[in-house]
Amino acid sequence: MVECTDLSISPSDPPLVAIALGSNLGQPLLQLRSALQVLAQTPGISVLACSPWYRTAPVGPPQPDYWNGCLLAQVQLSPWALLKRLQAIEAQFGRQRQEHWGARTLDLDLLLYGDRSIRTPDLTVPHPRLAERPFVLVPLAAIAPQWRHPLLGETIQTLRERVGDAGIIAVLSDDAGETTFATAADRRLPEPRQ
Ligand code: A4P
Ligand code: MG
Repeated sequence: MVECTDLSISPSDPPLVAIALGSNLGQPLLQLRSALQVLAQTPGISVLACSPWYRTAPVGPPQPDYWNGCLLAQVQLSPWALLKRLQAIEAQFGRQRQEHWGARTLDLDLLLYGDRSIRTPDLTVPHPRLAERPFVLVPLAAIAPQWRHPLLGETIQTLRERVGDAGIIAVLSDDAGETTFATAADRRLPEPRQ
């Protein structure tokens, strides 16, 4: 896989998208890796890069820690067709919608779709909470630091620096193994991969 730190790939043709992955029920890492494989094998989706996996403290009601990550892909699907596909994959992994922001086997959110800004009843892009969440911005900045938020005009790296590392507990990169941050002072994350 390639990494898209400079976004030299044209954002428009075919569109470049960023997708957030999250899980905190069942076997989160297994489900995230399997979901990545399913996405990579989906016609119309070409996965270009995936971030490391981050263990994160839950935002919302009390529930187990999450594992979160982000991927970049080029797609030949409309934003709504892509959302439908993401929801079908969530269902395939046993996702049940019970509690708002509650625990889930798999959550796939469409964060960015090229430079599009979309506001319809079933789809908002950029994802409305993208700019405030370390559990999204930390993984996204690892693979797309220079992508500019289409509404805010700021790069993902700038937004990521603004929110800091709150709630990021550990990072697992497939070759490096899990790194647990033992103290607040140790909670510095590795530099984004160049
Ligand atoms: N929807 C609208 N725009 C989008 C979009 N860009 N991507 C609609 C995906 N879905 C979008 O989503 C509810 C509805 O949002 C869908 O029907 C879709 O049409 P959902 O997946 O059914 O429910 P949800 O995920 O619980 O809702 P929501 O409000 O999207 O939750 P979030 O914002 O995804 O937050 N803590 C940690 N540490 N890590 C996490 O990953 N995730 C959440 C969920 C809470 N706390 C977390 C985490
Ligand atoms: Mg969701």
